[in-house]
Amino acid sequence: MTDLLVKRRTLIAGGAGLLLAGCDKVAQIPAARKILFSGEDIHYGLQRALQDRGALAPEYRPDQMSPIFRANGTRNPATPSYDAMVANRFADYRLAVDGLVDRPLSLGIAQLAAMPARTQITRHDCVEGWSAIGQWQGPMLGTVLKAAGVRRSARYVVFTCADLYNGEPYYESIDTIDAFHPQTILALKMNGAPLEVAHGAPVRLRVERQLGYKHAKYVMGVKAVASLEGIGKGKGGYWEDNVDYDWYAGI
Ligand SMILES: Nc1nc2c(c(=O)[nH]1)N[C@H]1C(S)=C(S)[C@@H](COP(=O)(O)O)O[C@H]1N2
Ligand SMILES: [Mo]
Repeated sequence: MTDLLVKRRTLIAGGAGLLLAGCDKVAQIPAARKILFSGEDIHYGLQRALQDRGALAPEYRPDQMSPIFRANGTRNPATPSYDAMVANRFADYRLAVDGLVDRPLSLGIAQLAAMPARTQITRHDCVEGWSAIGQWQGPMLGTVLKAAGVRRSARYVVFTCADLYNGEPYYESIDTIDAFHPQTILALKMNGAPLEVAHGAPVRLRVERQLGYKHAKYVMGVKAVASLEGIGKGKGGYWEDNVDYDWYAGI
């Protein structure tokens, strides 16, 4: 955790593209940086104001891919309904896209696979202190949200998952800036093959500018909302609700 935090601070402090004219000048003065970025409790708003949210996460060459990509958290939801989906190879799987959208969608794997796909080789960083480089492929989340006619009133996108973790539904959320980031995809494939159950079959989120726990596996629902209030315990994700992890886990 410490290493990652230090790395995050360094990245933030060195981050390219400081957006706000007034703010960036202040942030370039070393003493001001020290004040702005010291302390463990960097405010999301501050991070958001000073980072270039559109910047891409590094992408890697095929020969840099990790020979082993471990699975973490839930490795198999193993509920009766998930087992049934596995049994017929996700032919009955439907992704629900709803909330603040003009056209709620219910998309099967074939429909998702027919959308233009993005392929990216990225590094996954887990807060527990491991990383792995893998290749991910699937439609951009932005494409799916546009197909559903997401409304301007939407501020967040919530992902519901097929698994329970410690008996509670795993879920995650991101804001609409990350939802429309080009590297934010609904991955159907990993390393060239359909996702394995351990890695979130049949659909998992990749949100490459954030830490591993944000990358929801076993995604069943994508809901556009104006507020995270009333969802789970209100903090935007399983770990945020239960272990106080940051909602914005920028790397
Ligand atoms: N639905 C669901 N998504 C999840 C988790 C989980 O337990 N359930 N674990 C998270 C964590 S902490 C990490 S590091 C990654 C692990 O992804 P992997 O199993 O493909 O390595 O998934 C994330 N997404
Ligand atoms: Mo993780």
